[in-house]
Amino acid sequence: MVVLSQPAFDHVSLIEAYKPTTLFNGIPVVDLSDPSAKTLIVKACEEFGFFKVVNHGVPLEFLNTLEAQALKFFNMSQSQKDMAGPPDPFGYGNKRIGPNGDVGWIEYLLLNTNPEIISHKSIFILQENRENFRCAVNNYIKAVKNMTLQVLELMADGLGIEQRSVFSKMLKDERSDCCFRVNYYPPCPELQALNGENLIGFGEHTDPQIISVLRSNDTSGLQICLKDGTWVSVAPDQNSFFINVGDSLQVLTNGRFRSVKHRVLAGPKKSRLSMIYFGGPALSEKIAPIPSLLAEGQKSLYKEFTWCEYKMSAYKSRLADNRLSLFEKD
Ligand code: GA4
Repeated sequence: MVVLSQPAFDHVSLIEAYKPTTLFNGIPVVDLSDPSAKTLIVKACEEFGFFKVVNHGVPLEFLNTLEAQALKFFNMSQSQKDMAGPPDPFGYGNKRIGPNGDVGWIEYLLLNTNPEIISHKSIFILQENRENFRCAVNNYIKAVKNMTLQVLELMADGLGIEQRSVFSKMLKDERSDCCFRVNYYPPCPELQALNGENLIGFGEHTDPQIISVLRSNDTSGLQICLKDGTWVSVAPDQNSFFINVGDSLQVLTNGRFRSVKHRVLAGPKKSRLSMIYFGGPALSEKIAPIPSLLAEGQKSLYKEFTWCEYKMSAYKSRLADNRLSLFEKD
């Protein structure tokens, strides 16, 4: 732990030191138009719980427009942005993540997506910008959700599940519990004096939902944890999406797919902006292994729970906790 006295760091606890990590070039890349996509997706979910999607069909214009609109928001004055917070969990957040004391070098907007983005706590606060921002978010989410449904159907197909819609129907459900996050990691120039030390933007965690779909600008910072516990850096690619397996998908596949641990480091020079769509099921949905994925006599590794129970338990946890361990059978 490095302790800094610069006034820029008003939460000393968010400074942590890590050895610099090299860029990892083994991230699986899945071309959605490739007939072998379903096989590659299954392999990637088993090995990494993480992959990159290219040829995704989402118009790049949606990505760039939303990025520009989000930057307009984060460039507003602090007092204006604060009018859209504090998060409950939705709304504008600054440094504090979740309700249990986690902090990071980050500002964010967390939005509920069902059925469409609803103006929440004056998030779309800039009057003249309000409609543009809302429209950019809605266009983006609609297109990304469609792509996500396609990926989930390829997953089910690749796993040999007869009902291709077994996962996608959970997100298609009008009561599905999906949310959307825009994370802004401001540059931290003081870092330059720190000779290779790093600053945590978003601490290590797994996502509780079924699937998360991330798009970032051209700034690095994202790291994932490999099976052997090594942390590796993911090269940014602003025209592609990165898919994370969430805890719920790990359970639905009885541990065959890995919910990937990931984190974000802040940088000294460039700001990082990422947008993440989190696909969660309806609150009443039972999260249990798909029966056809269990070999004869094989039992679920997890106690039965609903998404509502898991979500409530997640909100009592700290970011880095192993949330699924509470639901593992002894
Ligand atoms: C991690 C994934 C999503 O960003 C999120 C986060 C949520 C929040 O920021 O409100 C949580 C975190 C996330 C898991 C544990 C709890 C809840 C913060 C936190 C400490 C929106 C989500 O669904 O779970």
